[in-house]
Amino acid sequence: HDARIAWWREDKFGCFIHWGVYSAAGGEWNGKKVDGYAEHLMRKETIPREVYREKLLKTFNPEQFNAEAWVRLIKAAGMRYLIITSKHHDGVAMYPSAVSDMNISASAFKRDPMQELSAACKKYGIRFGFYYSHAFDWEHPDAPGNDWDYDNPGGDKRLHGGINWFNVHPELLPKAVKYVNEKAIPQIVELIRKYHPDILWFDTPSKLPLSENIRILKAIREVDNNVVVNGRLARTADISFGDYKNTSDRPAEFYPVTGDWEAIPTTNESYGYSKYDNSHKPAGFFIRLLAKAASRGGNLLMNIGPMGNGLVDPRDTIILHRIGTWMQVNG
Ligand code: JFZ
Repeated sequence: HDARIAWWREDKFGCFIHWGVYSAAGGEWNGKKVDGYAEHLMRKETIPREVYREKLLKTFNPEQFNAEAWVRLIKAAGMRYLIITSKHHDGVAMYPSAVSDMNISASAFKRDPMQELSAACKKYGIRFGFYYSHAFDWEHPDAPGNDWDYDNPGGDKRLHGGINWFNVHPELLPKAVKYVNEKAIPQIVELIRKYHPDILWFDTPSKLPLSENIRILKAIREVDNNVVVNGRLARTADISFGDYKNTSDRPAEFYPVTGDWEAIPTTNESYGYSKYDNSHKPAGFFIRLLAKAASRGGNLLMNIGPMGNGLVDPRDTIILHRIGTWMQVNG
């Protein structure tokens, strides 16, 4: 464990990137503003899987995407590792996947941005890894979450959609196990084999029973014993089974935690790009947060939400530039 996580302890400052086909909608659907997390568009608007595929996946075309430009920008801000959404809760893989056809090959963009980013990170000496939504998957007919297309557990609306649905409705558990076997584990293994990430970042573990989360961790360790895994893959109130803990997302200000930990503030109030959200905090906020985290033995994984055209949001670019200016003098 100590050897595996040594680089992460040293690096201190990373860039979290939420980027998916939802980024093209940018927090707007049918001409209406959608509040909150823009990456939750599918759930908030209960968009049927096929509509999401036609309107967002098929038309996705971030022609101005330039992996090296992204990596130069974050490196100049003093960030030393990058974690990007390989698959968020919408279930769409942002890389060509042999496991599920809900992947970027079905879009108008005939490139592999994850491959390009991984190569750019290697070139500039930045550690690279993936966010992967292992529990929620709104496009898969058996996964926790989507209760508008399917009778799935773990969503927000149905009676059985609450926390610990698997205890209240154990008869639904085999569905979730089927999803983990046919999509989550195969895609995580695919990501490890294809891209050799330094780190894997998981989320919302309470949507699956602990036994499933631990089964996923075992599958990861069988393929790669060196990849760093965050604590949101599998945890109880007291124990984190990954390599380190994450504080809660909101407020961005964190509470003190013991051991290895990471805070994950986003520049505004959404992780994915939201054109109407202008709540961006000043660069000084993140500089102070970084100093405070470092002084308490934690890392800062600061999130940005690039746009659907492939460019970094100019409001995020300004913050990154200003952090970089401070870093040049004090970093
Ligand atoms: C989750 C996601 O639903 C969200 O879209 C984003 O990816 C974020 C990083 O993670 O949202 C959460 C998860 C946990 C908390 C809050 C939001 N929490 O523990 O307070």
